[in-house]
Amino acid sequence: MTHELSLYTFKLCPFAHRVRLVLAEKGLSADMIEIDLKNKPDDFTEISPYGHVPLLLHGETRLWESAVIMEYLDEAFPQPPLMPAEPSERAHARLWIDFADSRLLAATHRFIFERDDALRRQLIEQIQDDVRVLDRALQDRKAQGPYLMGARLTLADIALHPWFEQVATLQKLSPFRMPDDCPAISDWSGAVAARPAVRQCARTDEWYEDSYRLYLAA
Ligand SMILES: N[C@@H](CCC(=O)N[C@@H](CS)C(=O)NCC(=O)O)C(=O)O
Repeated sequence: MTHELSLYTFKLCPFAHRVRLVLAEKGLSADMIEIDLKNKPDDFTEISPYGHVPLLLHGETRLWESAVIMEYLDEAFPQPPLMPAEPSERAHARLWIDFADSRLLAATHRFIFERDDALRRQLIEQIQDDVRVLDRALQDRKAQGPYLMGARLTLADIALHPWFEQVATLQKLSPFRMPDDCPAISDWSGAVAARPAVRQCARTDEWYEDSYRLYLAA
């Protein structure tokens, strides 16, 4: 069956996971096209300008960059809204999406592929500091609700959640450890993980561990 939406994805990609979460929260279905990133098919490289997943096709519209895709889906399919209504809150949600991209996920990506021990230790500290930044914000906003922007789930939570879904595996397969002085993270992460749409897209720690071992060995 052909759907209106097609998503090029890779099962371990946290950026593609975000888009799957947005689709699930909005009750949208899409054709999922799994891409082998170590052996990309020509029909994918022809339409993906950077050779990256996620890539979304919606009719004549072709989009890449997960933050852009998430906002597009939120605007094209407005119910339920996944951005705050008020401009300064919207701007803050975007700051958290940028924090996820330019700090947490970027440092983790560098850490996974870095071989120099001193640099790896530095990156671990950087990632731990980023987790503390998020924890402080969650503590400050706790009275307003369980999510990062308050009572309602937003794209800010969705942008960050895939990292937290994979963190047990990161700890199992590397020397990275979550800082133990972050009391608000587990409540927030638990609230996001408990949502039906998030559970629908979730993978177990065992699944991530097996998949990463296979991927890194290939
Ligand atoms: N900034 C991009 C990052 C996407 C990205 O890095 N995707 C990775 C997989 S997680 C990828 O496709 N890498 C291409 C490759 O490994 O050749 C986004 O937010 O969509």
